[in-house]
Amino acid sequence: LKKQLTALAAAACFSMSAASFAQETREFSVSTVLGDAFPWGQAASKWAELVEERSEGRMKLTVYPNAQLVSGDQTREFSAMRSGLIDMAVASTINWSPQVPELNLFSLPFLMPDEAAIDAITQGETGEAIFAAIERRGVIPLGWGENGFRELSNSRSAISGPADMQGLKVRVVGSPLFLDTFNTLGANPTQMSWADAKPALTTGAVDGQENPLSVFDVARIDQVGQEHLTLWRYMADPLVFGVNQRVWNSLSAEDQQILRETAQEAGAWEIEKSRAELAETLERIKERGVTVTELTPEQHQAFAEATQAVYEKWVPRIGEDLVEQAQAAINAR
Ligand code: X2X
Repeated sequence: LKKQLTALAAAACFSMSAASFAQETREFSVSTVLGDAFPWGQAASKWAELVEERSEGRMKLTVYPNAQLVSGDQTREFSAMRSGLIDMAVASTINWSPQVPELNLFSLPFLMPDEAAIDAITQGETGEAIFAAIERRGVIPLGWGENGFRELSNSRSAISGPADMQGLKVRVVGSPLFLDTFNTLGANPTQMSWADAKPALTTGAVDGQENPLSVFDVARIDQVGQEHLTLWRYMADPLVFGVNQRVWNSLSAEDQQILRETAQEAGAWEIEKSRAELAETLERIKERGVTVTELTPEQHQAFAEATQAVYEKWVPRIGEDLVEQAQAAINAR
């Protein structure tokens, strides 16, 4: 009997220590706009997977896609992160730009001609300055990912110059910069969340939208009458892996280090993957019968010249120095 009791006590002891070990697992919410079917959601899942593995279960990240933690209102994500409603996020610079004006840098039309130009900003001193700006506003940024170059689709006609955009009703999101860009081109932009975009395209409330090829493909934007796609590469939105400041301060130095290095790994993995998939994605879109318009250098230039007014208005808000630093980095790439 004594032996049995000892065994029971040992078992009880063991289960108690298992329970207290289990209690040490901290769970954190991670907000994204797009889920696992998209590179963006995959970046968040990858982060969660790496964090759980490397922290040996001390930290668990639960991903909430579709901006559901802010009821679909993606431009409120940053405020919700700052206030602690959201612990972490993998977020587009577009959606945080209403609260972090510096992030409008990436939305300046035709600033970044290619992927090397994005990297010249994010991987250098300009990227560090942008991270400092995010941190000053109460969120700790850890690493970069990529949503991608945003291409223009519409249901009306092929677009190869500003003249084709007169009166075109286009869905946009983010800061008012987007309204300026499309108004300057003679179009008629309307701000709405991603949740409202597909219904608005379906009913014809808007004629067009702009998003990376991966989003056009996976969300089957071709099925809602978007027959024309123009590859104009007018801007690209990086993704930022970020953490609420109080959550960050509550973590040990070791766990902070794990979060940072895994964010950078997941981001690099996702950037490489989404770039590698682009050509295949474009082929799939063409096979579905979408008319794809590629611009000549002259047509591209015509768009860039037509949007100069956006720079006059927005460079002072973003910061003259930051824009100059970005342009120098791009020129030196
Ligand atoms: O709403 C969009 O267009 C999306 C999904 O690309 C962003 O969240 C910026």
